[in-house]
Amino acid sequence: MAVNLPPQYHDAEARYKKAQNPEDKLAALKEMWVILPKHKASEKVQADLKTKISELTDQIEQAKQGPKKAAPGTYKFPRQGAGQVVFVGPPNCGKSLLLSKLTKATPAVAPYPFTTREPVPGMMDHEDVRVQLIDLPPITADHYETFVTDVTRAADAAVLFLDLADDDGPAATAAVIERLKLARRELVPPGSPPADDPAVYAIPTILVANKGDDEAADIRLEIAREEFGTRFPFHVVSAERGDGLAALRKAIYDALGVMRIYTKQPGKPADMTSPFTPPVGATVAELAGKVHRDLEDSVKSARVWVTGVHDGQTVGRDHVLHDRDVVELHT
Ligand SMILES: Nc1nc2c(ncn2[C@@H]2O[C@H](COP(=O)(O)OP(=O)(O)O)[C@@H](O)[C@H]2O)c(=O)[nH]1
Ligand SMILES: [Mg+2]
Repeated sequence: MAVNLPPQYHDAEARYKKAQNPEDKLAALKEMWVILPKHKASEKVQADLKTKISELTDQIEQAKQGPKKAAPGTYKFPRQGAGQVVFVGPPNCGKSLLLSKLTKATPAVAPYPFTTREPVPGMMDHEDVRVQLIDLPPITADHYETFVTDVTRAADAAVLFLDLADDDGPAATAAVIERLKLARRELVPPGSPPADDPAVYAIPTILVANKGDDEAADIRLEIAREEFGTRFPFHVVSAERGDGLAALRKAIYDALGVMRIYTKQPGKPADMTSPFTPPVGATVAELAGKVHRDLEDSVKSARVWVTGVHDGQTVGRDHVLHDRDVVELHT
């Protein structure tokens, strides 16, 4: 979609391109952000600008903190499936064991902290879609791998862990939230608006209280619910016994805020095996952009089949789609 940008925006952009150091570049980007009209048509420009501002802010911050352990871009996970979900939590709360139960990945599981030092990805099946899960190293007030800041920038959602076998579980989880906030990553319930500050990422988050099988889990659960129950969707599981994992798969998928859309060619049956997964509220044109880059501008209309509602009704490019619609795109 074409966006009309005011002349001051282009002036700021010229300053950005000429800037010789990260601080000047960032200042110019922030000016562009303020000037940029924030509406639906400029969503892509907004997202690009936000990423640039965030990357540069994080780079400048990290440079101040001295040499890095991992070079930028060491851990980049191209998004696969319906979305990318990161596991964040204190040491020893069962992140790696849970990943191995939900996917075919085999991260090391051990009864001592700091076993996972590198991110480990795995694909989780949920009905006819797959979600990419990434196990991250533990986070405490004193221990934070800087690459977590980079990996979480690309994440669509997070699972925040709480350890029901540990009396300090709630405090350890609160420390994770605070440490991520220092890195400009704000854990928020799914469906929250994006952060106002372009350097900050608000990550849709669900909370997993793990080790529900522990003999003293019930009493700790009460305290945990009190502290976090109203802040995040709250799921009690036992990675070890498998309790609560079916509901958790669905909750993780739901946190992505996407819908399943099946496409079809004229005169042929729909492909019901591999849906596209645009964000909830996406239009025909936005779906077309997911099917093929060039289609977003060229699609003129679509026929939509909605089970039990209508059968092949013709709609325009701005028509809002719904979960499980079948769509035939016309240019
Ligand atoms: N009782 C119990 N122990 C668990 C559960 N999940 C993980 N553990 C144990 O907790 C320890 C740490 O697990 P791990 O997955 O390595 O934690 P991580 O450091 O968060 O990745 C291991 O000894 C696991 O066997 C659970 O649901 N119940
Ligand atoms: Mg681990």
